[in-house]
Amino acid sequence: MMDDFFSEEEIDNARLFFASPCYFMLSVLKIENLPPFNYPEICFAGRSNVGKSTLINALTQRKGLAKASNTPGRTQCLNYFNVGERLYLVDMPGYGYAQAPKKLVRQWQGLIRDYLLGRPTLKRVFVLIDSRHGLKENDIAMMTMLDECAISYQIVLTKADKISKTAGTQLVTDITEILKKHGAAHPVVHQTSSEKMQGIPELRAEIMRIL
Ligand SMILES: Nc1nc2c(ncn2[C@@H]2O[C@H](COP(=O)(O)OP(=O)(O)OP(=O)(O)O)[C@@H](O)[C@H]2O)c(=O)[nH]1
Ligand SMILES: [Mg+2]
Repeated sequence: MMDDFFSEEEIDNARLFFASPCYFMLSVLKIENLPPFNYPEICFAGRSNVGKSTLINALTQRKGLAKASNTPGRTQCLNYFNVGERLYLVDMPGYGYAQAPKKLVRQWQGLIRDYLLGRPTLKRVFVLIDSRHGLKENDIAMMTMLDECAISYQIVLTKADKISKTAGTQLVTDITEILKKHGAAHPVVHQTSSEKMQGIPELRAEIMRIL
């Protein structure tokens, strides 16, 4: 079976699971406030404004669950969402936000590193990449840190509605090539549009496989 093929049954099961009750659980600013390791968790990382919070809303079909906004740097803590008392989705603060005060950036970096190193229940990090911009230096830095921490991660392209199908296919090919040099990267790249709900059923099914 191809790695990026999802059966109708898988897609349907995933849809049903994500229709179970979801709620915002807590915001974590200090590592000691992380919840107990009671469920597997999936984390969403990426540059500020890439669409992390919007993707969480699309996956769970709850519009206002994660706060999305046009103001970059909106998500400043690790925000925990509980899905069906079985899974945590973790919304991370975005990186690469130029206007962020240096002190705050250091605080986030420390929090993120402590988080990544201290969560045995963290099953995968989805590294979100804006389809219009491709991989940037700070995305590569994030991926390298994940390689070093030996944390499984996977690239998810966002805002696919903003580029042509041809450009999207080319981007997937280019990124797939780059991933060969990254030891902890899952080889399959997902293309999504939270706006058009494109690729969302498949990403849900991918999450179900990880659990
Ligand atoms: N066209 C389009 N716009 C999107 C999509 N996903 C997110 N956006 C828009 O991108 C902007 C940023 O989205 P957020 O979800 O707040 O981004 P974020 O990554 O959580 O940002 P920070 O919390 O600042 O790190 C919002 O205006 C969203 O409406 C998409 O699939 N298509
Ligand atoms: Mg956000």
